[in-house]
Amino acid sequence: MSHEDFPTEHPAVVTCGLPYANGDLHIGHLRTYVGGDIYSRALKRLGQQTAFVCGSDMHGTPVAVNAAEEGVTPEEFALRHHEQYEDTFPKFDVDFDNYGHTDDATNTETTQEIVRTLEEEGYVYEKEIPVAYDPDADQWLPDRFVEGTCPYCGEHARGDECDEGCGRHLEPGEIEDPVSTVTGNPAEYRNREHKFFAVSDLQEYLGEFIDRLEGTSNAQNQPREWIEGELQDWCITRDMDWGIDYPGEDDLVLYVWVDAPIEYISSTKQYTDRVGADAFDWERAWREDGEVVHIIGRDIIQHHTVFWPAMLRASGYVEPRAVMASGFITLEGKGFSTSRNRAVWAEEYLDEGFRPDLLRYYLATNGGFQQDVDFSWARFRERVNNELVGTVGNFAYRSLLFAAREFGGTPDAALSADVRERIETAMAEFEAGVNDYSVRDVGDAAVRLAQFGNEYIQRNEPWKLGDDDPEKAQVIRDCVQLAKAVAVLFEPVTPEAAERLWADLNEDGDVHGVGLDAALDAPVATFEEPTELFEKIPEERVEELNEKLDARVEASAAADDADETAADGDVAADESDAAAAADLEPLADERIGFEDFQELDIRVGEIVAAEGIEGADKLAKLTVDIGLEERQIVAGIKQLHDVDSLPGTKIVVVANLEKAELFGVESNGMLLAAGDQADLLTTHGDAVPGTKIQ
Ligand code: B3M
Ligand code: ZN
Repeated sequence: MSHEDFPTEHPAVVTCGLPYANGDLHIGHLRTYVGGDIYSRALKRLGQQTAFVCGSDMHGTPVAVNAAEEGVTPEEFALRHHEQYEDTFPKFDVDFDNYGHTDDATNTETTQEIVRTLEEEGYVYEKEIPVAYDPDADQWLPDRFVEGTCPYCGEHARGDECDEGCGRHLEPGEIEDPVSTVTGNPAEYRNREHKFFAVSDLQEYLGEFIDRLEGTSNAQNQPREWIEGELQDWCITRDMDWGIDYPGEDDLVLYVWVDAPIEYISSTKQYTDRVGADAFDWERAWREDGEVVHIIGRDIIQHHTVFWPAMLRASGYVEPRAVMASGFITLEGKGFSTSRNRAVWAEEYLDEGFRPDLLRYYLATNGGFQQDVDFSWARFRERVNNELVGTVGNFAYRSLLFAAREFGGTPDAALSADVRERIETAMAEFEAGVNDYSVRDVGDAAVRLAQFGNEYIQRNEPWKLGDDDPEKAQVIRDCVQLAKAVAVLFEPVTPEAAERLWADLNEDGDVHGVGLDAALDAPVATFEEPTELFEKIPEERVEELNEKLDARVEASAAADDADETAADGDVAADESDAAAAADLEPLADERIGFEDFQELDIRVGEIVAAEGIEGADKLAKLTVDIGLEERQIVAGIKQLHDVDSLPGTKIVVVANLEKAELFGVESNGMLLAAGDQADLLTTHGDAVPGTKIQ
């Protein structure tokens, strides 16, 4: 691994968190997969040798519990979902170079080999620990077979994870007041020997590793506390049949979080087996100098920045270069909930006739990668109509139509210097987006270029120029180049539209395979009239889709009331379910007069600078333009938003709140945000900073 800018001379491996093979995929799940796909396409575009790999997570209690409920074997259950995912991802143009699963022979072999190495290197020991047991069902209760109270924060938690509270990984025996999810009876603790991985021996190494780690800032900041605190060793075995056998022990399987990340290696191996080591050498990538980039949801940061790098280090593999951890996704402001059917299912989205590109664009660019993203059909329509149709599609269509009609293709003129320069800027933005681990910036580079194109054609009004005016040929020549550059730059985000634009330009070859420099290659001389790249979504569609969603949520809420304990299907851990379950605060009883409200001086603001306050976990210091002046505001949003991507965001500020001092820093005003995740309030029109909110 290096810390050089991409592209480097080393092979890169881009991975996405493995979906548990235990439920249907909804569009919220797709965020990390679409992000990973965009990122790996963008890397390839830069000329970086890249393998994009993933697989289904077949083991563990998330699968075993759901399979038991359905009355089928975990294997049958998991395979069915695995096949379904294998089928669904390509429909969203999420094109893994290899998609395997954790229960196959490659992963079993790699996992057992790594565990043997950990043993040989002296990192594994046995210890007697209390394990939850259900005397009525006469079975051990690993992980999700037990629930109780988190010993750290007191919230209700699953056996291996405080999913509704502090988010910590919980070790067997830690959960308090254990209750069996098999019978609903209180569980008892019985002592039992288990295997432990001595993560604490690697504390110093992990401290250095986390300083080097690239990616999103949450992945670097969050684990510091764990690494620098009392780092616990990790129990790596479970009393279950379903899983990869612990080498040499009949009655123990490996904890699912051991073999799951190892699938990243196994899946790369399978890719090499298929394409040959000359095309991609897994061994070099994982054992020598690979640039490993993990793309995950932020609820599994600890696994990827503590346990996993510890395992890699102890068994002689390269460490991850970067971890990109995404924020959560909500639906119309509330959590997706698989159990409540409060979701837009992936297949359903396609059945509604929407192209994958639209969703890819929305998910990738609606916020910074670590920010929470809300999905609503109204916002989806707005972004499709304004940006994809209004900016990108409109520019490509009007330029190519003009060119085809008036010149039969690309006019015979040289590309003008300033347009060349603008395209070079967009290429640099694209490259910087990759190196900043920002899929949004990658997408924005293309949209901004199309926006420039629209302004350029508007400013130069070629339709007013005479046929013999060389200026006319010049402007259109420039526009064709801009359209070609948009195809190249936008391909990672909207691969299908890029393919059609490429065909419209009469380019042969594969737009998916060209390098970034193709943006500046001369366009083909002749082409026909173009097609429309994107279609507007009419407003009635939004109403119709919302009605469908509401009706379904109501129907399933009624059914759900009758079955409060329904286990959640979580493909990737669905933390947002907790949000859906969260009680809303009751409405305030007491009314206030309009005059009271008027005393609040609420303004539109724009964040111009943002930085975390050192030493304060949650606080960020913002410089906010409120029109009449700039204000310094301290807000508790550091862990909830990508601080670096806040500048430029419009917010809503209470300007006449008394000044306060937080962590020794003055706060002169307060920003408004919704809920525990600090969803920032903003405006949806063009209100300029300073505009009063009334
Ligand atoms: N299967 C899903 C999750 O917890 C889990 C990821 C494994 S990644 C190695 O989000
Ligand atoms: Zn907790």
